[in-house]
Amino acid sequence: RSGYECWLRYSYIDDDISRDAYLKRCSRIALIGESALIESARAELKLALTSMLGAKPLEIGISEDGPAIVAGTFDSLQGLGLGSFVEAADIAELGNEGYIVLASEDGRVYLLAETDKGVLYAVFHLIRMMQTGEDIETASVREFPRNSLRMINHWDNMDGSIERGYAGRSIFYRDSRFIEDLSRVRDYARLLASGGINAVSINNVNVHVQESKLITEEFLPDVAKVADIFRGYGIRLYLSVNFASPIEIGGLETADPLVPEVRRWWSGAAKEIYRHIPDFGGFVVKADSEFRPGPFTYGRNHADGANMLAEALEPYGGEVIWRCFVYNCLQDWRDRSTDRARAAYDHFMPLDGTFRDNVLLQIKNGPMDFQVREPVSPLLGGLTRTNQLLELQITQEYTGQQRHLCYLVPQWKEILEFDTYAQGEHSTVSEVASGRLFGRKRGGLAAVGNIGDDMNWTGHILAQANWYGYARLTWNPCLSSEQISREWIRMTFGQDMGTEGIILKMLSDSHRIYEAYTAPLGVGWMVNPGHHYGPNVDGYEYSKWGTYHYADRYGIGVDRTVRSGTGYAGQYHSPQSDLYESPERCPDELLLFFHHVSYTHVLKSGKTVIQHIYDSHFNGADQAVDLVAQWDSIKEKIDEGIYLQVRERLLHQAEHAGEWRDIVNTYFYRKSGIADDYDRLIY
Ligand code: BDP
Repeated sequence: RSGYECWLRYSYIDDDISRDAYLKRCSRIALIGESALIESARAELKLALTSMLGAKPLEIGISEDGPAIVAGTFDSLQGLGLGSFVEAADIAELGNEGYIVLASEDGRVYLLAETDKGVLYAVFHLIRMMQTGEDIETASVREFPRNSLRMINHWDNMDGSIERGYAGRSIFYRDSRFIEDLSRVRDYARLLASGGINAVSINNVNVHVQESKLITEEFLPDVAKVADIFRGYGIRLYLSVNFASPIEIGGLETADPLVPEVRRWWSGAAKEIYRHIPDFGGFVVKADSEFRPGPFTYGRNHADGANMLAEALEPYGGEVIWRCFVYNCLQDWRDRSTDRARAAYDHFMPLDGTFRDNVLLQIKNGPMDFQVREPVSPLLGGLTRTNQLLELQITQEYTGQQRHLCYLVPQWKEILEFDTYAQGEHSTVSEVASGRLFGRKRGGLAAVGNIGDDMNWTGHILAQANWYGYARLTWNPCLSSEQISREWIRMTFGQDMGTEGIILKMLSDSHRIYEAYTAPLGVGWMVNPGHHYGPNVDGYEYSKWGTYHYADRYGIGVDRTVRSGTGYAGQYHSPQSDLYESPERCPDELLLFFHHVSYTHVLKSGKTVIQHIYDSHFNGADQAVDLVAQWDSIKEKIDEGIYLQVRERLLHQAEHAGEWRDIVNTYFYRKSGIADDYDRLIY
């Protein structure tokens, strides 16, 4: 096997008892409705049942009695006496994406929803129950998503390359055009819908000239074809746009958001887009960031820029997703007073409440840039009168580039559960992002995707778990990391308990292991500049990007306190601000993010900083070696092709972790002159 099917593998259920139980209710199906969504639901249900149960289900009419899967909207099923077990109030709570899966006494399984999209989600739910060995005899499920926007961003360029892509080339473009055969895009849409993703942007946020033309007649017919496929799976398509488009492709002399001509240009562009794609989602915008154009050029602010685009899209129901990844990337590294971590908050807080209703601000989870460990961005929970989207990175730019195993769901859970105290206790990031905390209708999650045209989609097969896990968390951030992992393992590898236990352990430990042998205690950035892979202790230390650890012979870390540092710690609400301000109370794993301390500073763990660095690097690298042994222990249980693919990556990781260990440890030994308590260093 190559791993292409991912978690929609639908392997035959060997166990006679459970297969017979499923067959009893699932050998006949009736789906009501004719939309593309219902067609997708029908195709998926047939594919899954045929493959898992070994027999093609019989399609029956809705009026036929007897056991069957019966799927449709409440409206379409009216008259079947369903009112007796579904109350109107329950239906209202489900909204337009929720659903019910209900086993009835007459041997049926009902998949019911307010909309066809909900029916599709219900179908995927039922399939998942069977893939994970759940009993459907007593099924009584009600589900609705906790976030209205559940998005994946692609950083794909039309030449086929993917910025920060580690799994091959784009599945959308090749040689500056769209790929003609879109069957892979369809499979992609199936995988996304199965996890509840309902939005994708299909081009890089760094929009170059070719991609600027995606919103023109030259490419809109192609974009529309892709949008059609996604629509059949309940997914809206978005495009990243270039703020300077009026100049670059419109022939105007300015892109000033307050100039009427510019506004008219964008309105015209919107009109054209919606002529091709009536349910177009909207624009994703990276402006005034890392050399991208934006409103600053004209002395305007981000609200001026975002609101202009929002006004153009508003008549058609589109929205603007405006990114907050804005900072000065040309800093003077000798100047200790500037702090990149402050930037997003400093730029956007003064604008809170000035954005139109159809604007969402997309905020990276941390104040820097997707490091293995960062505090949560204080902008989340800082803004109270603006729609917000939490941005995560599934593609493993700084977390091993899909050559190292690094399961990110535990990290994302910590972020989602972080208490911002924006409105007292329990003001979690999850409540902020969904919009619930401040009573806002729009909100959700967006993440940079990790797929490409590699046969197995993600390069490292185990990185499929990050993609699946992200999707599941957008639907329900309360799911535990363990539950998500177990689901994914069963759906991908089958239901062998031993295999499940080992892979679960590998996944659960992997982020901690990766963190242990890379940059210590929250400093980050000890990577090679540019491509960001592999250790380089001073790679970003004397450059303009604002990414410093300030290691010298006495100590290390960035003083971000209010008392003596950059003041960043003061951007949080109390008590988080007090916690971060104090070197004694600050959590160990973030100590060097907030404080500059001596190598002999004693951590809460009782170890000195320097001994912690040595120990964690030795342990982390040992554990990376052990991952290979764990994988080998289930060799017999895993398809050979998959076993070998993963093994090759784990072997590389083990070796590379050793390189990280040696470079980081030697560096700190040379800086500090303090020996390892256990004499393990080779100098
Ligand atoms: C950084 C990436 C860069 C992206 C940027 C962004 O290194 O390639 O363009 O984020 O988010 O992590 O815009």
